[in-house]
Amino acid sequence: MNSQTTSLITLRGNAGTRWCGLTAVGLFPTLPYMLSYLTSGESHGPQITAVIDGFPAGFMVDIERINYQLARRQKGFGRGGRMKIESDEVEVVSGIRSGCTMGGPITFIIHNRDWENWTDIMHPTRPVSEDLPLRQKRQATETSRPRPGHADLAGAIKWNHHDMRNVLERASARETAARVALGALARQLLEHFKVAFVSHVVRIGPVSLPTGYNRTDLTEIARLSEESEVRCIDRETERQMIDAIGSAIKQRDSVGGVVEVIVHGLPVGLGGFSQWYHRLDGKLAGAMMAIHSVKGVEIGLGFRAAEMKGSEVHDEIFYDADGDPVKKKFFRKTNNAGGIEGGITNGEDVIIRVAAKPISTLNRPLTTVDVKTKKPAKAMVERADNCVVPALAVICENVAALVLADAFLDKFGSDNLAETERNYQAFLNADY
Ligand code: EPS
Repeated sequence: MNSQTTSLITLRGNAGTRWCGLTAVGLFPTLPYMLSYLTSGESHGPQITAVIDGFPAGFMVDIERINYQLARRQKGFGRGGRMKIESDEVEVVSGIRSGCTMGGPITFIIHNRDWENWTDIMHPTRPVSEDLPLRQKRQATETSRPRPGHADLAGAIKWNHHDMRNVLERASARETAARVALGALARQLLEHFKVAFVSHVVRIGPVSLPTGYNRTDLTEIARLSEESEVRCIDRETERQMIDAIGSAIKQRDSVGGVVEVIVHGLPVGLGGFSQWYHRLDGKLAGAMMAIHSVKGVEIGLGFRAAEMKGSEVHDEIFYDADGDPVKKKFFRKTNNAGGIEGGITNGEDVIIRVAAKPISTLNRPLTTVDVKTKKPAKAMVERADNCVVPALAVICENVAALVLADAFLDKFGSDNLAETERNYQAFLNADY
């Protein structure tokens, strides 16, 4: 019995508390979550499946807006051949009736179009045939040379596989399509309460967006990043980023980068500080780090705050009697905290930066060890992307929505939308 199972059993005895997030999120086995979600499916299997529980009843879902987020995730210069095959859309198979949530678990299926090319290799019950064409035979058999940086080796040892397809299929970033679908649903709920999400790319490899850009006009950031094939808001930097990806492609290499997510309109008071697991910055960072290739997360100034004096870092507080009720009329002229103080939203924009390493499938493979022969070898080469940073921006936006919707429902109630709306309105009306 692992520690997660132990805590499940212990905590289930804790009547009256919802501990449903633990199996779904997995990172923090003892966290109370309002929304819990789980994904399943292999990259080249028939489908990716996403289930979310705890979503309020009575919410009209716009499926086209979920599909729109899925389409955004598929874009970006540096993506590989797979994105030409796929055209991701959700099929709803539970929890929604006549467009409206019923309160039970909501299940989305995203079909893998590439499945038809992989049926002989990935079939759930049929053994892989001996007489496959050469290319497929390679896909089926040359999977004992783990890619440095990938889950291949550690996952294979953990699950006791020597055929690493059994690891890489589930470790694949294809799974992020499922999280984006769920996040797009969570985001719709927050958008209903006038919360807005924006993201853009601030670094690709050595090229970074010059600091000092204006974060006040979020519509403009959204427009500029949406128009850019690397989601960069500055055209000169965009050109350099495209060059950086282009030269990685030429060199059969990969590049990473940094994305920034800005969330506007969240009410003051989401999250908490009385226990470590209520802290919203911790939950956001955990969710971001759980996205493929992510190696670092900053909220607000992040690591830069460590170099500065307190008087330079902390955002002074002002009051405007006619101010925004979402902020309870308090405001800051700066936002170095990135909208979170003491693990709680303070009403300013939440600003998250997420750094991704270059992806680990290289067309010019690195040295590894063949796990069958234990001899030195070159890592296996799979079809892959050269840069996923523009897609990461979209993934982070939608994964952030999952965490923030969870915190929102924790504060304002999650059973049905009418009740959530009443509670939210009462919060806005209440004097402080
Ligand atoms: C991935 C490898 C590539 C990517 C994939 C993630 O897939 P394939 O092996 O089919 O070319 O395209 O990402 C997606 C399929 C996606 O939807 O983002 C990997 O090994 O992680």
